[in-house]
Amino acid sequence: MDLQQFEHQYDHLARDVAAFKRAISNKLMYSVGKDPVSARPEDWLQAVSYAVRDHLVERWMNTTRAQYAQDVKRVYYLSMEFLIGRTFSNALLALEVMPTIQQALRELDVPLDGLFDLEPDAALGNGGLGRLAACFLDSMATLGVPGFGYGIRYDYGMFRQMVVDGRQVEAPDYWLKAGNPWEFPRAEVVYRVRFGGRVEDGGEAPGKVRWVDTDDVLAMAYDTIIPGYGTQATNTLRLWSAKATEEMDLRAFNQGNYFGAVASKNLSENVSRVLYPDDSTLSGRELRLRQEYFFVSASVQDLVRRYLRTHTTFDALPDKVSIHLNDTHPVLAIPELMRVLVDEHAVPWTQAWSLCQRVFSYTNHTLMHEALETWPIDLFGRVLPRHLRIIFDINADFLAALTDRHGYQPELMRKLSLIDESGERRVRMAYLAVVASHSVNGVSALHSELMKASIFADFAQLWPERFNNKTNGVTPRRWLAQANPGLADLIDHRIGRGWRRHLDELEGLRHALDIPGFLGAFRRVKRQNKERLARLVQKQLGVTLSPDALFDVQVKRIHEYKRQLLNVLHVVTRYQAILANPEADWVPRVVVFAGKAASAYHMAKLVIKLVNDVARTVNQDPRVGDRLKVVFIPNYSVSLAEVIIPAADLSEQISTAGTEASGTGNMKFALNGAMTIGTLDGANVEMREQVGAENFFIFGNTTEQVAQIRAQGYQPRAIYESDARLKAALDAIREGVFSPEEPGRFQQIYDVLVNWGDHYLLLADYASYVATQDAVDALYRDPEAWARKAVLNVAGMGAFSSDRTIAEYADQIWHTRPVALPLPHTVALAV
Ligand code: B1N
Repeated sequence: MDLQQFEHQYDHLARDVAAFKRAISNKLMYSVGKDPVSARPEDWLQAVSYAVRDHLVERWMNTTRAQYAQDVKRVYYLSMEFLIGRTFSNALLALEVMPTIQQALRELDVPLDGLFDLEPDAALGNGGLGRLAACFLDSMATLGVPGFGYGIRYDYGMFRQMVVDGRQVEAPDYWLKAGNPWEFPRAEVVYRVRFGGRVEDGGEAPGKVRWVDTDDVLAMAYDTIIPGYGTQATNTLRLWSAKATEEMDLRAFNQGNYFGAVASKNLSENVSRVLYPDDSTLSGRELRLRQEYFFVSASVQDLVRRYLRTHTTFDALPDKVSIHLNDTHPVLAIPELMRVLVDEHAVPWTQAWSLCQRVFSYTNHTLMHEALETWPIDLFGRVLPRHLRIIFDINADFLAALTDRHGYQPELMRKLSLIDESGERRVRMAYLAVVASHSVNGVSALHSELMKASIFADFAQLWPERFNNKTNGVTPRRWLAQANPGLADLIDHRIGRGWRRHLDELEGLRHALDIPGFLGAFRRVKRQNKERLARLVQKQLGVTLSPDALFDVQVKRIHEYKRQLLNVLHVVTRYQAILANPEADWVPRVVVFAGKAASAYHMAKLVIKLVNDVARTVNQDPRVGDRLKVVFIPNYSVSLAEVIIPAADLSEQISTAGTEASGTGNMKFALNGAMTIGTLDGANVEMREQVGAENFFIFGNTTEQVAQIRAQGYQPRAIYESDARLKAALDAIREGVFSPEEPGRFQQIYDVLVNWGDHYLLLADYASYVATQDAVDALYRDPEAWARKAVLNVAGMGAFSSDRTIAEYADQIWHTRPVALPLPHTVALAV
């Protein structure tokens, strides 16, 4: 850069800093209502958030105008969960004003340290499924795909996990208590959502049914701007909050029952109160069904109203609207759109159905039986009598068409029916999604194949063209640029900044391997990230971690199929080996766990207790020293992940083959330069292809072998009895070595593995896992060789950007074109 250019940029920066200082001070006084002399850090954060938000608003309005002017096709992404995390840093990154804002705050004497950490996470999701939705919003905006996220504005997000005496204790997450500077309440965007009542056949108007005597709730919109990166384009996340209807208040009021009125108001507003904390399991509670209908009804009404602003018939609906169903949770959007078209707009049934099939598409995220949604007919009929009728009618049409095509086959009809009649009659939500959608996709190559071979086998025979794969991805903006500024900088210096939008460019890092000093710089960045995590652990847990140790990390929901227990078995084996031979040449290890257990999931909670008991025992044992440390970091969240993942050397992705649909944490780790130890499950399979098998630690039985082992009659006890190391580890757990105050505490864990069938085949994979962990140590002893492979992991992760995933959805499923917009000003405008 020549001097003149430099001075020009410098002028610009100085001007922007001055403009932001003015804007922040104004917001503090006039929007937050605080005097700078008494403002707390929270007040400053709010003020600066408003100042930054103003710049997003300009882009938002430009985008919305351009979308209308270009009459674009819009994608509506319906999801029960959006696991957004924090917004502030993300907005600064999108606007590329991080240095400007930091300078402005410094000049205003606002202490920067920890300021950004004051923002609560928007934790409106459980895990992978919700975080995927958030990454997709980011990518849709970045690619200019005109997308709307629709979901629920839960008052209480994912619970806060505390660990008391080594056990999980849940606390409510009232994330809105200090207000949310990022949302725009839309008191005028309100829809009536009806529940209950009964269905009347319209006598005088044949074919017309009326849904009457309903209990109604209002859904009010709250909008959040989703900025794209390196573009003016933004999108909208519209979340619905329940408000009691006015009539209801009045009715009770007029009866002189003031407190009764207020109480029933609270009751009807419960529908958006709290996120169900289940991941890959489902609670079949009535409130959950109500939540699902609440948000899809409001969303369908909203998108139909938007469509009708520029159209007089529904003929063009499939050209202008795609509705994507993020798993089955929003499947009620199908009968709801049918209801709106047929009952409210008098569209003939057959035409309405054909519109639906062209509008809807569906992603399946799990094959686990306990997560597949089905609703008992009587519950369903009580809450949504009109929709139950519509589903019966869809089913009748479908089964009739089946008979037309294949003749009368009662067995096939029974298998494919939208109603499961094998016991208590239930609605099969996944089947409804398949029947109504033109596209059904899985989330990794392996999962998509298994999906066609298992839960949807009969449908895949019937309609093979409907099924496809869209391998998951993650946004490199949050998961590399924001979470790992050290590595981002290093990459920028080697290959430029383009990877933020074109992650394939990471391939260029292969050439950097031979540049003197590069590997050293890479290792320094990793070390700094490990020091950052060690500081957090020191502060939160009082445990001292050495950044020289290999950081071995498993962070994700606690679930039996994810096999945190297998990890624990290795830890115990290693502990016992260290005690047996302390003078051996041990590679020091830190094993990090974090993750929440569903509040009613007994086994998962017991695993948390075991991890904590093992951690206490190992960490306090003077014979072990730095050779092994174990920590369970409480309250895993998006913002915690942003600190933990960049610090990992080794990423644990060890689910039983065939059980993890994709995983996305696996991608985040590799992108941040961790090596993976994993099974051939989910997206691990494709990651290994991309980074090369020689740079990936694969172990354990494959999906086919798992099926074989089960078919042959799996005998975990035989493995237990024949493997001395395994037996010693399990015996120690069972005998109370880690719980001397209550020796029988973990008997059940032993029983599940040894006596009750070891459903997830931990024992079958144990020997291979432990041997592979030894290979990990061997490589780590050669820091240069390790770093090379770690860099090759980063270089190979280009395919796992959610931009690639979204481009495929847009091309092959939604058929949307990006909105055309002028390029953004790279630096902020004067306010
Ligand atoms: O969806 C992620 C995948 O990467 C994970 O492998 C998969 O486990 C996850 C019911 C779920 N599948 N199903 C759920 C979440 C909440 C709930 O109430 C099921 N989550 C996944 C993204 O594709």
